[in-house]
Amino acid sequence: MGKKYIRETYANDVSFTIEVEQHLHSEKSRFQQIDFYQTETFGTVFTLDDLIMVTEKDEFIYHDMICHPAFAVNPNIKRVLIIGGGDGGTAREVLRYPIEALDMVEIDERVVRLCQQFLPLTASSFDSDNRFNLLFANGLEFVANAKTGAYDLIIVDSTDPIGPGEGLFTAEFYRNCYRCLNDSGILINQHESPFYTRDCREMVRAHSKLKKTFPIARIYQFHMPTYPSGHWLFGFAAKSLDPVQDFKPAEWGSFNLQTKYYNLDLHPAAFMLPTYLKEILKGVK
Ligand code: AG3
Repeated sequence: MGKKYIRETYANDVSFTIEVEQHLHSEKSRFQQIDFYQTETFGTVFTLDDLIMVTEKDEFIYHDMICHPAFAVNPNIKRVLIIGGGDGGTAREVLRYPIEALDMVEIDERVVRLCQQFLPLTASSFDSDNRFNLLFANGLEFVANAKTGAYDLIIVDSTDPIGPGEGLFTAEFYRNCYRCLNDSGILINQHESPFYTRDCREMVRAHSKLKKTFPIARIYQFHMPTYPSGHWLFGFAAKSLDPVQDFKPAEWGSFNLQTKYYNLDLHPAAFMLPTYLKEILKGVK
């Protein structure tokens, strides 16, 4: 307790700092260091192992983008699996659709319990909804044992590939996700960033494995002020649906959802990547 700044290191000589008004909570769970802070500009900030996961000010960007593009490509998504996502923000967005079932597998129950206490903005999704089945388990093991073709959509809302999130960036995990998806299945994953060396290395590794596993493996971008460089990516991998060619704007429009970041103009644009990133991806085998 008593920390004055949240400081996330992006490179040996680069870091991002937010002044802390109040250090609300600090605890080491079986899996990781968990902290909540009150800040002036970003509101409540939630970190795992000193990396920023969620802030009240910009979480809408991440949670819009991890969820809505998939539903605009397959508006008939009914069975969804979220791996990770313990803050509840991804589940909150998914539950806005007329889906039948949402399974969420989070490794660290403490993250969920503490977000319920300190971050109701995202954790309100844990309030009762009979479609929602929340499990505390290892995501890697869960998909290894899940039924073939069980899901229309799998969303991997993970940390960076260090610590408990590491297994969620392995070829074995992606292969099991492929197997658990049906023929129109989509996998969305937290895909790091191309800008700083460390994030870029992980981004390339993830993309390479996804490309080997799925016939369609695309990347899309969004602007995330509190993540390294502010330029962040999700992966869109699928068995048959292309995120741009199979985009269904009219059908998504008829859901009549109010969103704060995602919109139908932005959808195809998010898949159009800057030159330096295209160059990096070209070299990925
Ligand atoms: N998931 C973590 C995204 C990666 C953040 N990385 C970092 N700050 N270095 C966020 C979970 C939101 N539901």
